[in-house]
Amino acid sequence: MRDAQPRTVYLKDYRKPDYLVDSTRLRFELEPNSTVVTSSLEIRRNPAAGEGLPPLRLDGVNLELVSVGIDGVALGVDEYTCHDEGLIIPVHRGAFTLEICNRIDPEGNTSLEGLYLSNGMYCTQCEAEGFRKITYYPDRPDVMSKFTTTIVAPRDYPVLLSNGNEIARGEIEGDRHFVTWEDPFAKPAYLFALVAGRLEKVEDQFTTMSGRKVTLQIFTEPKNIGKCEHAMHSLKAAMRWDEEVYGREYDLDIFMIVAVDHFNMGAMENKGLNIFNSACVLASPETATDAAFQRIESIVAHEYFHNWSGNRVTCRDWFQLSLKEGFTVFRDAEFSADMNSRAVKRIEDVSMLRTTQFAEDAGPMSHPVRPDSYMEISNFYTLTVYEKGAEVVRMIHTLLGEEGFRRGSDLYFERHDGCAVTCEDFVAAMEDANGVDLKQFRRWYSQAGTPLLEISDDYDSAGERYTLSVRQSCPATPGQPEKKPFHIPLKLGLLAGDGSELALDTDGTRETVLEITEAEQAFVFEGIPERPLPSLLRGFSAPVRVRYDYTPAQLRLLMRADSDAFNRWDAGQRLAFRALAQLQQDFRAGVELQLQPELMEAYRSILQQEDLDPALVAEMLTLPSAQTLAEEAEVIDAEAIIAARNFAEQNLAEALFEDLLETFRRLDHDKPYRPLADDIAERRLKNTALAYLCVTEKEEALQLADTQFASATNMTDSAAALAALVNRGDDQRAQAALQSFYERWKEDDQVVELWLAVQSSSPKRGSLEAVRALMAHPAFELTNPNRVRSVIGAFSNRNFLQFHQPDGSGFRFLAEQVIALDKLNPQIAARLVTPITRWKKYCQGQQEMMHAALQSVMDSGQLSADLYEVVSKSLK
Ligand code: 0A1
Ligand code: ZN
Repeated sequence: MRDAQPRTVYLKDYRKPDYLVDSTRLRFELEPNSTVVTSSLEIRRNPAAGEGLPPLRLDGVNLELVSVGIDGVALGVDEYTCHDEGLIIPVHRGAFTLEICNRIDPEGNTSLEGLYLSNGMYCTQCEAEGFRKITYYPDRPDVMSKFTTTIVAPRDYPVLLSNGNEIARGEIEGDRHFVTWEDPFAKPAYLFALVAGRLEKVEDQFTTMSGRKVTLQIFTEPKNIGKCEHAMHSLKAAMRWDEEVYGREYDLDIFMIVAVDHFNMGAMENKGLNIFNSACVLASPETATDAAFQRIESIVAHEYFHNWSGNRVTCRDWFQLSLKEGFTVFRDAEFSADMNSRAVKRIEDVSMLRTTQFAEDAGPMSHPVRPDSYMEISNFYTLTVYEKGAEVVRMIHTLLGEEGFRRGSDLYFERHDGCAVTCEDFVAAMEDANGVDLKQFRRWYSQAGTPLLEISDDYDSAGERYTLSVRQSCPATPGQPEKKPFHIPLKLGLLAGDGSELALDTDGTRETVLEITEAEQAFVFEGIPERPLPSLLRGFSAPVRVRYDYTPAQLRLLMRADSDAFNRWDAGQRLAFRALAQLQQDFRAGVELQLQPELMEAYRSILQQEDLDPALVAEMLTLPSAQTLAEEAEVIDAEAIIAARNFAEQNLAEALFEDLLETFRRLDHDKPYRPLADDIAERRLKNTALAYLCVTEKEEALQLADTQFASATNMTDSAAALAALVNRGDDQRAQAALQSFYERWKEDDQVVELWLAVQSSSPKRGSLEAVRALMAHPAFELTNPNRVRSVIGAFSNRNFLQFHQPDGSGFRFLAEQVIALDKLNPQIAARLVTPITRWKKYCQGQQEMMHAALQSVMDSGQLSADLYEVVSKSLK
């Protein structure tokens, strides 16, 4: 917690580090409330940083300093300055060994940053600035050092892990033992990790492309040891894929993953010792849904891929975070696309981006992919840095092509291996390897906001000439009133009236990428025999909004015939948006609601296309969520959104009841569970149909859910049936299902979290009162981020109806929880507050209540730097 307003850090103030640390020796004597950390650092003046010997400044937070010494001589207390955020030591020699001893309190550390305890297991989280909560250190990513770590602990902590290779172990007087680890690769402190506990492991082996054998280990608490198989399988697939697609080989002899229950994020790529949120690594068919299986596959891969994009080549400073995150998300998305259905993966990612990242970019925390400033870096692990950052890398891939991109990445890894670099270095490698100029493209890193493409066209039938006119603009964002034009790859095709693809040139090309670089630009296609229907932004080739005046009939043609699966889905979304916008208007005008027949017919025909990937059918059948509608709206009218969406869903469900029933029956067969794309796709469609059927609350439908709930042999089907029964039908049935589910699974953390989330996100059962009751349930724990996300997060992000109750009670509740959480875990508090920071977009009544709730957070007393940054920027 801070005394004054937190200071702002600016990219323009970056300076090279004054001192380098060639080696870092650490010794931990683990005790819950008083762990002693001793460090020995070989320090030398950085020749690249200038003349003279400025004082050495080390970061340190919440540490109890015991002693400081230089080259074996203890310093007196008047020979250095110790303050709240670190240590300042005068320097007299260009190279020296610094010895520091300090104490920390892992048990009292609820921030889950630094060294802390999770269910009795010691673990660390150092990214971004957590190492300073362990010991005094130049805690910045451009200081890279070779680490040797000795962990001393009582013998009832049999497993003692750190980065690199184990080089020694032994017994110490009494009941203690030690293990020493040495990491041969220099790394920044944020990649340091330590784990100690009573853990079990599963082990496997991977032979790298050059024939080296790597030991793979996954550690968990004993009760979860049966849930590691899928993660291990995913890890090996990721290792192989990185060799095949990027030529990247693993570099240590051992790779370890540890599952911990208390974790702020998904997982962390510490060198050779990845630490995972249990929810992102543990799975079995009986306890995890398909969505969880796929999430695990992608996160395991993501963390593994960081070994090259992040660890071997790291970030110079935290403004460059997207250098590793944008690139690594792009890599994991491509991996998942290769392992599963490419089109469905793209649809999922884009629909998430459009709903959440677009909203972030239009809100008070909007920032460029490479931010210019921050108060608290933890607040910048955002959708913009990760997801939009990945889209920026994807655009480079689109512009350079597969091979060009690979040339660029090869050069990037070769040039910068072992270094801490910038986004600029990444783009420069892509340019240099391909002899292209990406000068204007770089604006994607520096300008915030979602660009808008307004597209119109003209057809000259006599000259068989088709002209596409594109105008780009980008709304102002905080601190950036004016934007310069972006370099935007616009992938497109042209459809004939019968749905076939027209040739775009004399070579017969049927798809092309237009490079939009001007504010206004026209593109002419010659030899086009009929007025074409443009299929624009195929595969979502750029993170932009596209406006083009399609008629409903044109959208239906695209839905049916476009060769680009993403655009088929997108055409359906556009059709649905329109129908839902009309319903919202009618609701406000007090006009009787009526669903556009085009939408009904379009949905019916999707169900009848049996040749389509069932997962794609499921995606196409799903109406845009209330959150997505809110993002799309000029002004959010929560009541109208809810009324419109419920009405549309209800009408579709009733009109398509027989088709849905048929689909459900066709797919309702008992197969042994496999988390493979085809099976996942079938389950997805079957359960989408079930959810729709239950919308009607017909006895016949609810009985299907009941039967599935009772007989399911995997969690995907069981959870889908539970959700259907909780969201629809009578209370008795819902309560019975909830109770039996809890009784069966109460010992399983991941399933209990699912049980909590099903209730908190249910429009029907997740009232504020019900959510408060869940918080009083023994399964809830304010110090466990997964539990907080399952209850408070699910309620405020996924329960649009209940969170937006007209009396503002949802907003006040969120404010109250955020204030309480800030005292325990500032990072989680600062994330959780997001929904009420978007107050400006709401219609007046809601706006005032949200603003008041946000103000109450500000007025509640001393806020953490994390929460202060978000709240103060949002109140402006
Ligand atoms: N680098 C990790 C994300 C991460 C960031 C911060 C954390 O703690 C505050 C934890 C993990 C990744 O991208 O997976
Ligand atoms: Zn990452």
